[in-house]
Amino acid sequence: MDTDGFTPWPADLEARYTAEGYWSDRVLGGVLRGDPARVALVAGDDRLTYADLSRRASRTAAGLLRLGIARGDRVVVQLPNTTGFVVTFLALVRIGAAPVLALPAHRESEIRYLCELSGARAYVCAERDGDFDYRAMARTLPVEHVIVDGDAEEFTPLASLDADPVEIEGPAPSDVGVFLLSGGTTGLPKLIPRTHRDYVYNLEASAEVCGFTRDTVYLVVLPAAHNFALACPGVLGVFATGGTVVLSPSGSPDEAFPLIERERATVCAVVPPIALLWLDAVTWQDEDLSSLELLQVGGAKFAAERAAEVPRVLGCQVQQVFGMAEGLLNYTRLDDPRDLVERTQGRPLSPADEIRVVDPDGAQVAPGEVGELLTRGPYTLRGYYRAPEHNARSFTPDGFYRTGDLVRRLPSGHLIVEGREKDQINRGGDKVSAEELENHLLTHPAIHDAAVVGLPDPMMGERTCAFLILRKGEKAPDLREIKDFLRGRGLAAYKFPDRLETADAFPRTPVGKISKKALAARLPG
Ligand code: OOB
Repeated sequence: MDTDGFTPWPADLEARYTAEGYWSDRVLGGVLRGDPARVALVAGDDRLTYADLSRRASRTAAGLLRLGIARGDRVVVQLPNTTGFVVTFLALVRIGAAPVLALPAHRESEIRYLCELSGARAYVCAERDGDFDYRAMARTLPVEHVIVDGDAEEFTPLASLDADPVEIEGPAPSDVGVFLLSGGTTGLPKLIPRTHRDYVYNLEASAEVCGFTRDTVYLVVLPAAHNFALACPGVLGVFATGGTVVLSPSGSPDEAFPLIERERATVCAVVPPIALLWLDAVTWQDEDLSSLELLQVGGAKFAAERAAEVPRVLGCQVQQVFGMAEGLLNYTRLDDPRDLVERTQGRPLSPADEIRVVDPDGAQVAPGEVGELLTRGPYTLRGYYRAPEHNARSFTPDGFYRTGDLVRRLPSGHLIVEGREKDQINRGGDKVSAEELENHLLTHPAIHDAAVVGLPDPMMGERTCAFLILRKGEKAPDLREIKDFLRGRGLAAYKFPDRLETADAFPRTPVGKISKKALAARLPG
């Protein structure tokens, strides 16, 4: 069955997940469960208690309803780590209108597509990101309403969506609560529908595994719109356990460290490049980080040697997190032996997560051997939104999601990420679909063919190299020119190549596909 592009779980699993208590009637709009008088959110000059934040969300929800946004609608949200993001998210999920969570770095190429694919009624954005004016982009988008957090020009100011709270019917727990973005392996980004009940389970179970309590002070340095910082356990996991969320504009030590010191932050989630930066920065910055108890590191592989340094250098516990917007989350546990914490990427969050590690023919490999990770469970999607062809490839007939990650499973159930089968570059946690970038490059007049590969990088893990075959008689464009070209096409900057190489021909595999392994091997590094 496929309801408006959303593939539900089959009835037997739905019954099981409900009977065994993984799924409840709780919905995302009810996630603010802290003591009304305690501080829920610190952002810039704002310091909001649970009562304040709940009131703001209710008033904004009423304002959105008055504008005509209703249960079942989709709204593309592109906001940085601000009070506006948190309030907008909470207001939308209360109504049962699903936020489509774009990242602040996305540009017209991504945003236009997300609006079209989701059939969004509205787009919510900030004024600008540095030199980039979101409002100028918004003028061309196919949405009825543009809502701006800040100076809205001709659009609707977010602050004007403020009305006396009204009775809201609200969504069903089985409704789609939020759309997350897939890292992408194809020419176009994919949308991941997450239901209220699966995402509530995701964030509550994560909060439990990570030991969150009302005393947790969680510093957000990754984009709050990313699954890791939003619900693993993230902002929402903190709200569900009554702690305090502190928003930082970035993970840069000169912004994050003073916030840790001032707010006495206890937990933070970072990608490996930020962790490496912090390990260095403590030597020249003198803020007091002694409140920090746990550093979650995920999004890309974190080397064992570096994981071992975290307790010594930053004075806190380290936790490896191997997750995906599609669902499955693996965490090293707080009481795991040091060796597992340092050398593995954790084990599945839920007893109901089903894991298979398979060879290219789909047969399970021997225990401890490397294979592709397939998974199914109470918070892993059963299909991308409105993508039937892609779904036919991305899932097994019995509903396992093909992650494209190569892993090894230890007897304890812990997974070690050994590589990747999917055509994607993991640039320090930012995911770049090779095909998406190649398609953009192919529109350049001098380029005949393009192949994008990841090259090892000590800081980022990988960086992006585009191999180009030029049209006859064309001069090779330089990196600067290619970046300007891609910027002109409205592609997010993190997807730009870091390096260009020209080739006369691409090496092929026996079946005739471009061998990216052989291409990458052409370069010394
Ligand atoms: C997180 O989510 P996405 O959707 O941006 O990316 C998922 C992909 C995984 O399939 C894997 O290829 C890679 O990112 N990945 C890791 C990793 N964590 C993610 N590869 C190696 N080691 C790790 N620890 O990245 C994400 C979502 C929720 C929590 C944490 C990360």
